[in-house]
Amino acid sequence: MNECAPRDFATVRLSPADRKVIEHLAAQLSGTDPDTEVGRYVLQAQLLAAGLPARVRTALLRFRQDGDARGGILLRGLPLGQVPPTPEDADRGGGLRLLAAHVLSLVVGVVGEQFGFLPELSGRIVQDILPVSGFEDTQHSISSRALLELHCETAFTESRADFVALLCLRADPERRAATLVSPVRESLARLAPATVELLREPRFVTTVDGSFLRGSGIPGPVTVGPISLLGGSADHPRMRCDFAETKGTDPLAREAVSALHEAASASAHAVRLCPGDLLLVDNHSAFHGRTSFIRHGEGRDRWLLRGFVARDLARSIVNRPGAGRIIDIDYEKAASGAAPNRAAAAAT
Ligand SMILES: O=C(O)CCC(=O)C(=O)O
Ligand SMILES: [Fe+2]
Repeated sequence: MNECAPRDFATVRLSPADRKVIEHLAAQLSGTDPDTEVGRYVLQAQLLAAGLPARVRTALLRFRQDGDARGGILLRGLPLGQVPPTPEDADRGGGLRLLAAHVLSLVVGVVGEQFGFLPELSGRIVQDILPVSGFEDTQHSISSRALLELHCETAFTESRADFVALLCLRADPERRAATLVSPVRESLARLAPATVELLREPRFVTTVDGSFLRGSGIPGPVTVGPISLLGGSADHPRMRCDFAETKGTDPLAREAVSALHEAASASAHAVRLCPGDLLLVDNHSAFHGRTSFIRHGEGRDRWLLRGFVARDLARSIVNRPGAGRIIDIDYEKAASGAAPNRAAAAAT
């Protein structure tokens, strides 16, 4: 009995035979560079994904098609290959070329298209999520001491991921860190109908996460909006909100965000990821976050690999220079309403 995940979370447990098959497929990706040959790499991963065990493909395709009441699905017992000591820095792509990164790319190749964001973690399609010195108390994914507030990933942009994949390479030594997954439907059921209706109105703004402005030269916060937080249907809500970044523009809207925050916190499920666990979260129908934990340094810290996945990459074409897989938004223009990418801006 594994105490790392709650029993009621949708879980696919891999057998030793499954692991062997997946390891063999992942090894075939090592000949293509995920940075300099990113298009080829993703295509290769998607082709190889056809060879994943049918049980795994079925669970992933069902999740893509129908979603899940918990807003996420957990694959448990994936092969990782050699895992070196946890790097001190998340910006150097320490995990990008590991066998584990190929495993992540294979799995997400079943549900969509991998992509990255500049300058967040250098725009790689597989990012290192690990605690970094100096960021302990921030709301960045590389924090540790602070609770990482519930959020939809990159709520500030229409080009956000449909799914976020988190593959655990190493748990924190104390096993304190838990990833939080909070299904939007559960939150909405806790709110007054008038509050739910208000969330559908464009009475909110959201700021661009600080980690996306690093090195951009933009001094202050960049605010996007007005936006509505809720779309979709009652059964299939689509949420766009980050409790560290999103605010109401009037008193009633601010109250609605507070009520939603309280409801989302009460609806959160804690998943303690173990090495070899991959959590795939639906970024529209669930919030996610993380509890606090301790950073030690010395190579034994918690280490996750993260991937952003779009169902349809064409949706973000305006933000992808050269039609590549890396989004590069001009955040100052985005804030003023227009959102051309840097390449388009330079051409005019
Ligand atoms: O560390 C975690 O469990 C989740 C962090 C997170 O929200 C992210 O990397 O997007
Ligand atoms: Fe996140």
